[in-house]
Amino acid sequence: MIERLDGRHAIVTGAAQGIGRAIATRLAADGAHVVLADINEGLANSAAADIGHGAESIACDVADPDSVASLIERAARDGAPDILVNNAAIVPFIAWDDVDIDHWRRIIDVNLTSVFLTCRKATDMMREAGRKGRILNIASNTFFAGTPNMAAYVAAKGGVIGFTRALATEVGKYGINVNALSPGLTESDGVKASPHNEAFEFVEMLQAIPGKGQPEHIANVASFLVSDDASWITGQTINVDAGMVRW
Ligand code: NAD
Ligand code: 4PL
Repeated sequence: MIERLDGRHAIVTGAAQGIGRAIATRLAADGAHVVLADINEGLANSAAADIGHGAESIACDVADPDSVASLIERAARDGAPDILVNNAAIVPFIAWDDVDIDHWRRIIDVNLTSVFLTCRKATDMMREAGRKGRILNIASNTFFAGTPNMAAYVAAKGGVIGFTRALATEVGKYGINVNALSPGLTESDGVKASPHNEAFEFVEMLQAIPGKGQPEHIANVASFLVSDDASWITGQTINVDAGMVRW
């Protein structure tokens, strides 16, 4: 059977656990060769082994330009990337009173500057190789909602959405599309281990469809947005949050 991503080379950042792992799992099942990039090397290794389908892991700190350059080069050894999913991020829960310049800089580095770094390198390679590249940036519906206890995070995700629009404009002429997916509260490994885990009841009251967001809800839409079926969509942000925000 021919799968929709057969033969594609995909990189998913932050894929050792949570939403990134679910996306890597889905893209591999769709036929892609997937590189799982994560700062947590041990967990990324075991995730790649569990996923199978030739998935491999590469240790990478997405906030570090040298680490990102070597990730994209190593991932491209057996073919320029066709698909890049920027998913890695820190998901903090921090009172506004505790937000200082060190926290702000770290969140902007890991959650926003990282997206510039991977895209800078990957779009150059896709263009050189003449690939119809697909870039998917994982944002968050906190940008639309202004969710509390995450001020720097919300700002970084707004930056991701803005950059998605701008980069789509820059690289559309090379056949590369760039979109963002904004999940609502999702029961990932990171969320389960944080105070965000207490917010499900409140968030469900705001959703049009009741239920607890799961990483697979996000991966289903990610699979579509990186596929040929989405070739006429670019510069867009798709909320995947059971209708919590409706614009
Ligand atoms: P998670 O904490 O479960 O997983 C994040 C992964 O990113 C981890 O494997 C971690 O090791 C990796 N990572 C962190 N810093 C890194 C770095 N510097 N370099 C490389 N890898 C790094 O998170 P999650 O909940 O699965 O979130 C995944 C994405 O979805 C993030 O972009 C997050 O902002 C977004 N998101 C999550 C939710 C949610 O409720 N879970 C909602 C909206 C958006
Ligand atoms: C609605 O991106 O989208 C909590 C934690 N609540 O990280 C998020 C909502 C969180 C979110 C998010």
